[in-house]
Amino acid sequence: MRYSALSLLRNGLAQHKHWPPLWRDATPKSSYDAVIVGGGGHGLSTAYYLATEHGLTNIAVVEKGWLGGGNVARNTAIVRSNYLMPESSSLYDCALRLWERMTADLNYNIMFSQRGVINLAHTEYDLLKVRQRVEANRANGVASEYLDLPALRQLVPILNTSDGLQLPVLGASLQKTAGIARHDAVVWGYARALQELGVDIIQNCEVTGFDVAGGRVRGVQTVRGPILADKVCISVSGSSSVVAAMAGFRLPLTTTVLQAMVSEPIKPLLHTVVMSPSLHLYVNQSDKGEMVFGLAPDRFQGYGSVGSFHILEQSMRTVCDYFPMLRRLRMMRQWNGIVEASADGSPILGKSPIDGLFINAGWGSGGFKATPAAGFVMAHTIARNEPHPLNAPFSLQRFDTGRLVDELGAGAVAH
Ligand code: FAD
Ligand code: PYC
Repeated sequence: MRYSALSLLRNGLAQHKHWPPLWRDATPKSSYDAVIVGGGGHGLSTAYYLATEHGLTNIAVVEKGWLGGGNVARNTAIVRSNYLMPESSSLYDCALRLWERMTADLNYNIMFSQRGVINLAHTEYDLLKVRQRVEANRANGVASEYLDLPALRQLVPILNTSDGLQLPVLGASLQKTAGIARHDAVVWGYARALQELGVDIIQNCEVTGFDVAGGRVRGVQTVRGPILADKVCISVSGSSSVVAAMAGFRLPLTTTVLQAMVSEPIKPLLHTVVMSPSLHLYVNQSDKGEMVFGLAPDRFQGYGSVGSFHILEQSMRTVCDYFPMLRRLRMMRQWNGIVEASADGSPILGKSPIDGLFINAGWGSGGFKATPAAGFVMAHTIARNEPHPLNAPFSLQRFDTGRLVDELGAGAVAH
């Protein structure tokens, strides 16, 4: 059913009893042309572009748990493209353009709000790096600007910029076209589109191994039996090292826990997104009015389901110092996700050492913003067995050749 004002009216008159489910939970078939392992945002968008751009619909997305149970709905929903290197700028800016039309493309409101993203500078060195990034963004065609203190104060009046803070606030960069999107809506929108395209979405179907013969992938083993496929894509953010090990290769990733929390809803008082990698904090206000806080990663590797308490405590202290009017705010929920960072701070997007097996991994704390572009380029790579120009620089081989894409300064938090 196409969503429209008319369908809303019609269903409203029927007391909203006849909306069809967004997607049906499929039972695995014995074989597909392609299997996507992982039903997060990246897995779903890869399937979406395989179907819409390459006409491949005999495909399955197999998900260990439930759709939206992974990082896609655990993140703080920040979307921006103000990266340093031209390779990254092109990839993330392609994503930004796809975000801008996603609601129309999917006929599903993903609530993309281009409210701007600010990156704070706290030292002279930070200022230098912020200015360098602004210039690099402009050189790469990404509109970005430098904010001095008066301009920053006007844009974020609730930010404490007074003297006497542990790290003073000296200036910032602003990408006006950046913002946030409603992350669950992204999952539901893709799933609904995939349902219409005839793609199978299979939940509660953990992949436990790969069938490989003569250096080629032949299919996957799952808790619900084997599935044959000549093309398989691993898209399991946070579990990539574990799943790659099942296929017999290693990834240059370190894996750790990243936490976030939201407060009770309050009146609108923060109209943009504020990030500070030095303070290990990023803040925005959701459309419901909740303050959304992203915190620092744990300082050790692990796959834990609970983040370290001292990180929470430190972050809340930082909130009280830098946003003093939020001091009496009550927190409603806190959670974490497992993130995996590569040695150069850039993702791995392309072929694996096994023919027919593709890998999308290593997004650190920043893969949500790439969701549509990652799917777009991976679909191209899978369908044509060669990378799209946008993901060619992000191959796994770059760790052998040394052609790294150094984005270690571009993350929301230091990894
Ligand atoms: P996921 O949703 O995690 O999808 C992977 C799926 O694979 C999961 O559903 C998992 O269950 C499944 N899976 C794992 N193993 C198997 C298996 N063996 N078989 C089958 N399925 C399997 N990024 C941003 O750009 N902006 C942000 O503001 C931001 N904030 C973040 C805040 C936090 C607290 C966290 C944790 C992350 C944040 N990120 C952010 C990063 C972003 O969430 C991830 O990089 C991105 O969501 C990863 O892609 P995905 O959506 O496909 O991952
Ligand atoms: O990469 O923009 C980002 C981000 C913000 C919060 C977590 N990651």
